[in-house]
Amino acid sequence: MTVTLRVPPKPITLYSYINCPWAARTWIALVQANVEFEYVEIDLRNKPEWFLREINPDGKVPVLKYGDDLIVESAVTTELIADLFPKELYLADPFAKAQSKLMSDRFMELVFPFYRNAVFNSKLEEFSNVFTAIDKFLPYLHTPKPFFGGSDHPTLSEIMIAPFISRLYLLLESEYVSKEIYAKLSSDVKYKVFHDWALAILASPGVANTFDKASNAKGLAYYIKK
Ligand SMILES: N[C@@H](CCC(=O)N[C@@H](CS)C(=O)NCC(=O)O)C(=O)O
Repeated sequence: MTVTLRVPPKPITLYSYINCPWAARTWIALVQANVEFEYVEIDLRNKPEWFLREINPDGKVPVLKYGDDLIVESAVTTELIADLFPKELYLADPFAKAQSKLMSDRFMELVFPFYRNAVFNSKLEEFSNVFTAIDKFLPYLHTPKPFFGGSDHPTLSEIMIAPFISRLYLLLESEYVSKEIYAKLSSDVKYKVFHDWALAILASPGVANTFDKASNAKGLAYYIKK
């Protein structure tokens, strides 16, 4: 089946790195919006000289090229894609949209630190307390059906946290944390709303077509053993 991609108002290029969750936000948004764009992989361990000279002297991804202009910071680049394709990436109801923003902010404040500390700050043993964070987060999730606000596809706020959900689940399924954590999340009725929603995000085209499990698993092992 041939899928016809939407043509953006100006050509889009995304400079990204396969394991970068920040860059993945914009990548997911572009795929979800079914937009034509060029993907350029930047090897962050061996940055091309042209990238530093012409694209980003700070050496970071993501960078979005829109027409002849460049812009950085994943929150900004992803929102730009949503502004270009609002029907695909925003909830129509302004209040639901505000609630979805609060939900993703709370995810980053409450749940994300457990992942970050486990992987980057050698605090794997504290990860079993992730349920205290999920408990506080649950009231902000309301009842996604299957996505926030009853949407049948993930919208901007969910896309902002989708790369961290995929990496959180990679950690949960890994040898580095107790299998009991995943078992509780997937079987305790209290966490059904969270787990079903997370699985829907993982199965969405934006995540399924951009998340490279094998490469990210290597990255996970690298940081955990460091
Ligand atoms: N706040 C930035 C963070 C971007 C970031 O930290 N990107 C990392 C890769 S995940 C990077 O490019 N690091 C440069 C390096 O490793 O030298 C954003 O949200 O875009």
